[in-house]
Amino acid sequence: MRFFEMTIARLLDVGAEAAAALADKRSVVALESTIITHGMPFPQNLETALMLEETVRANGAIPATVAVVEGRLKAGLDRETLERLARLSGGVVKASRRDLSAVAARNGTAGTTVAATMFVAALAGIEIFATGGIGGVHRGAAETFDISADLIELSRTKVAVVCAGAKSILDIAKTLEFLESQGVPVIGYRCDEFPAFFARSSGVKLDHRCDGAHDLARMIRLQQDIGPGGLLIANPIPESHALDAASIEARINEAVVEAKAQGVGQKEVTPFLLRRIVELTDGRSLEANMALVKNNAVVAAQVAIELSRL
Ligand code: PSU
Ligand code: MN
Repeated sequence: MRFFEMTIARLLDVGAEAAAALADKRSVVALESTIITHGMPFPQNLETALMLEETVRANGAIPATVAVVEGRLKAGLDRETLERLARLSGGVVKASRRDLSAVAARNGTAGTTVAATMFVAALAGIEIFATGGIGGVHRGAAETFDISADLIELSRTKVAVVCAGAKSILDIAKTLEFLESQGVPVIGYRCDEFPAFFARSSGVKLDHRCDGAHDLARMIRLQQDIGPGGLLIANPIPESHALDAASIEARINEAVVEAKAQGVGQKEVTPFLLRRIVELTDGRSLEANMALVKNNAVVAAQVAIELSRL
């Protein structure tokens, strides 16, 4: 470990189960917590958090949900803490990478975004992480410069992230351009186009595709060797749960217009849009969201098992 990692590792608590699994090279899958605190309403957020952990276990790996709890970086939460985060919901901080030191210094509690979760997972020695959607380049980024720190983190931290693409609250084409500029490999899992979260395709072609967990594990290992960053695995929503692309697009457009009219900025943008989309679809989008993130947890666990066999 480098000096900076040793220093920051003093802030880290790896849960007992995840620590034991890592010590004997068994498979661990990291899960994020901003989806709990800012991505879904209570009680579906708690239901989802528990279901994801269960899904990872059912597929033979150990889950480690990441968060900041009373100033400590945590990889692996007990049920009581998961429940506390779910109930606090928007009442806690949304921590991306840049927020970690400030939150920790004040003994604060926070949900971690994809960027912050990757950072903590890497520190804990976890190679793979399942989420729903990543942050990306927002529409109108040419004026607002709103580009999620998730994309930069992918370029510098060696963790593979399994997602269902990105919601069209973002500019998907620009998001992929940015990932290309940053040297981040994007692999379609059994698909040729980057998925659009609620819909299975976005019209944006990917250069690389993979059809099995073993193959993906090999790519991840090679990317770890080549570095410096991680790898994005794009796993489309199951057919059975995909929403009608045109009607969800119309709701997303409404939400984006409202956000702009109300002057929502910085890290509030994504949670605002996610909340409004659930409201505008009468919760249908929430069901789809739960199904796709479960599907990502299955793939992440399968790949984690293959990683431990390489
Ligand atoms: N997109 C979703 N659901 C989410 C998020 C994004 O469809 O829950 C969350 C993730 O935690 C992601 C974060 O890392 O929002 C991105 O926030 P920002 O755009 O402020 O970087
Ligand atoms: Mn942003």
